Amino acid sequence: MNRNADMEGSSLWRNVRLATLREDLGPLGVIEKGAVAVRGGRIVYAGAAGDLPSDLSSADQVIDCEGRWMTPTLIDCHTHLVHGGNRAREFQLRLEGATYEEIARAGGGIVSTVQATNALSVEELVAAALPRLDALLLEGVSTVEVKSGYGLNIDAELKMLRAARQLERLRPVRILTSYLAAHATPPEYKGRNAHYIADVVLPGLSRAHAEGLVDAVDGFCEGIAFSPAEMARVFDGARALGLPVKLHAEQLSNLGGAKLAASYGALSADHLEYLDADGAAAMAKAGTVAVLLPGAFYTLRETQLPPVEALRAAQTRIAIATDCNPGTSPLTSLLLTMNMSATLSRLTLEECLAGVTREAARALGILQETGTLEAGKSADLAVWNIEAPAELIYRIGFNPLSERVFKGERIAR
Ligand code: DI6
Ligand code: FE
Repeated sequence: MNRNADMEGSSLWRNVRLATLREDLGPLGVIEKGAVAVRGGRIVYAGAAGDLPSDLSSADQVIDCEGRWMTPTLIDCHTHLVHGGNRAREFQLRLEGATYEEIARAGGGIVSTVQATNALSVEELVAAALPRLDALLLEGVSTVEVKSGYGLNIDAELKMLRAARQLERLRPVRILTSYLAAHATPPEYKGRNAHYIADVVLPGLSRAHAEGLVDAVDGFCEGIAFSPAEMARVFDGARALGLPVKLHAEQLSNLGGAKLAASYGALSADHLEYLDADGAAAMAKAGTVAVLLPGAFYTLRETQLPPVEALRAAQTRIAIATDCNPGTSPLTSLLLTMNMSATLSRLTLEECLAGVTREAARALGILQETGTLEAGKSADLAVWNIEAPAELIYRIGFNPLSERVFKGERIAR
C-alpha cells in the first residue's frame, strides 16, 4: 500500500469498513477490515488494518470506529447556492399548469431571481446561502461548487463570486466557483445575446479572473438561453485565460451543447436529459463528465430521462449533484439526490456513490486532491452509522452521518 509521512497532527481510524471508491479495488473499493492514518491533514495510509505500517500504528488521536463504514466526504459538484429570494410563487404557477419555459419567456424564471439577488449585498448573499450550505455539510459534504449567474451585470456577477469565496472562510468546506454570466440574457439585452456576451460576459470574466474569483466557466446552452456558437465565444474567452469550462447542456432540447463542451475538453456537461449517443461518445472521448441533476428533472416533472444506457455504453463518467437553485431544484440534500438518481434514473449503488465522490471530484478537476480514500489526498472522511453502503442511497430524508473530517480536522456537528 502507498503512504507518505508528514508528522504534524496525527490521527488513526481503526475498526472501520472502508468504501474507498478507488476503482482499482473493485465496486466501491471496499476494504472490510480497514484503517486510515492521517498526518498534517493528509491521508498517509488507507488500507487493510493488517498491513498498517508499524510507524503509523500510534497517533495523537486513535479512534475506534466500532465497525462503522467510512467513505470520502461527499462533493456537490453543481449548485447555484448563492442567490436571493425564492420562487415559491412560480412553483404555484407550475402547479396551475404553466411551463418553466412559459414562465421564463414571460420574464419570470432566472430573471426574477436576478432582481432578488441584485437587491442584496455580499454579506446578505452570504447570510442567505449559509443555511443551504449547512444543510449540505450536515450530510457529510466537504466540497461544494457554487456558480454565479443571477447577477447578469459585471458588478453583480463579481458580487456573487465574492460571496461564494466568503463561504469558505466561514465554514470547514472547500468551495469551487463557476462563472455563469451566460446563464440568461438580462431584459436590457433581450434578443441581443452577442452584445451581452461582448459587453458583459467576457469583460466580466476578465475582471473576475483578475480578482481570483473564478475556478471554471459555465453557461446555459438552450433555446431560452445561449446557442452553441454563442457559448463557443464564451469558451474562447475562458481558454484565453487558461480556465476550464463546463456547460448546462441538453436540459430541455438537443442543441449539441455536450458535443461543444467536449470539443473544448470541458470538465463536465450537466443535465443531459436530451443527450444522444453521439454526444455521450464525444464526452467519453474528451473525458468530460456527465453530471446528472435529478432535482431539476423531478421539480420540472420532466419525462425525458437522461440516457444512462448510452452513457454506460460510451463509458462516459457519471456524477450527480443537487443543482441547488430556487427555480428548478430547491434541493439541499445530496443523500436524497442519490436516492432520486437510483429511483428515477436507475443508477446503480456504485454509480450513485461514485457520483457524489470520485466522479464529482473529477467533474471539478480536483480528483488529485479528494474524492477517494487513498494516501496523498486530503483527509476528507465521512463516518456513517450504517450496516451497508446501500443505506446511504435507500433511505429518504434520513441522515446516518456519524462524523465528518475535513482536511484532517474532526468537525463537530
Ligand atoms: N438550468 C436550470 O435548471 C437552472 N439553470 C439552468 O441553466 C435554472 C435556474 C433558475 O430557474 O433559476
Ligand atoms: Fe444548474
